[in-house]
Amino acid sequence: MTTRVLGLEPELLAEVKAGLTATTKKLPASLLYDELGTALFEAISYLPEYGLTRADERILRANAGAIMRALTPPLVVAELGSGTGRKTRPLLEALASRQSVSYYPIDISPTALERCETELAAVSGVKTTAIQGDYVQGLLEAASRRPPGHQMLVLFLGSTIGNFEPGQADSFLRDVRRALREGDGLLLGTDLVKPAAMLVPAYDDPLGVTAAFNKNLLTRLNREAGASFDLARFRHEARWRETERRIEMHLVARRAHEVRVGAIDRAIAFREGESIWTESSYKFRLEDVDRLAKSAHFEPVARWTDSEWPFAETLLRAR
Ligand code: AVJ
Repeated sequence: MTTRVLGLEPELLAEVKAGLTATTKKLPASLLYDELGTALFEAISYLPEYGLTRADERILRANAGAIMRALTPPLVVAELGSGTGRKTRPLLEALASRQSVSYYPIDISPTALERCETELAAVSGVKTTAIQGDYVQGLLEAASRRPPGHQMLVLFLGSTIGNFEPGQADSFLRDVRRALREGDGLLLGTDLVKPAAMLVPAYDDPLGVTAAFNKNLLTRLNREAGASFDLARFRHEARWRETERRIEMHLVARRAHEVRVGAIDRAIAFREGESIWTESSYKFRLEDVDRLAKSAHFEPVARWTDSEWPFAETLLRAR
């Protein structure tokens, strides 16, 4: 276990500066996932109000065989954002019962990769090669190692795609497509639109875990950007934007005050009620997923959904 006490990477710091000095204050959602943030997200996945991760897991567990049968062996598997490996395990087990599998988890976080390797070490017939780095870069790396004649299956689970703005999601999928060959697969997990009465408590739970997850971002800026945020002066807020079909997480200033941020040499002024927008989590309709896929040159070939917590796993084929 390592805690990063050094400063933020220069590119991230530039984003922090731009975000905090803009008219509408914003911070990059990727900042949420330091070591504590990753642990808090894992805790969120056990909250009764947050059904997303469990729905994702249920679908994968129930349909692992069918998912794998929809693909042509031999194949290699790459995963964008390895997480802990908990969700992927049943899929790899189903595949490993037919052939030996090369699995390439790709993640920015070395801690996540270590956990994933540990989780999957016991699965026989799976050879895990962790790739640390950016998703697209990592995917290109995995693609370059693919043995001749092997099909590639890319996993992009957990509705991580929902954290991109629609335009970004589109260009990201195009980048993924460019790293693949015709006939390769992409299994895309997307959280579906559901009633506000289900969504809002999922992002503003009564235990306050999501609030802690959100506020931890300020702790991180205090530690890694020389900031002096007083967490008690902010409250967590989850807003459902019906027309945009997204949940927004905000940190709202309880009263007017200023915060010094050393690493960007700025004092940031907050008005009472002013917010920092920290994350968007887009929710999809099935037709949105199909449109997104097609515009990035993928063809939807199969789909599995969960009825308890509307969520879809769509298998896309590169065309
Ligand atoms: C990890 C992106 C799926 O958007 O639901 C959970 C992150 N944010 N609670 C999501 C998150 C607040 C989560 N994803």
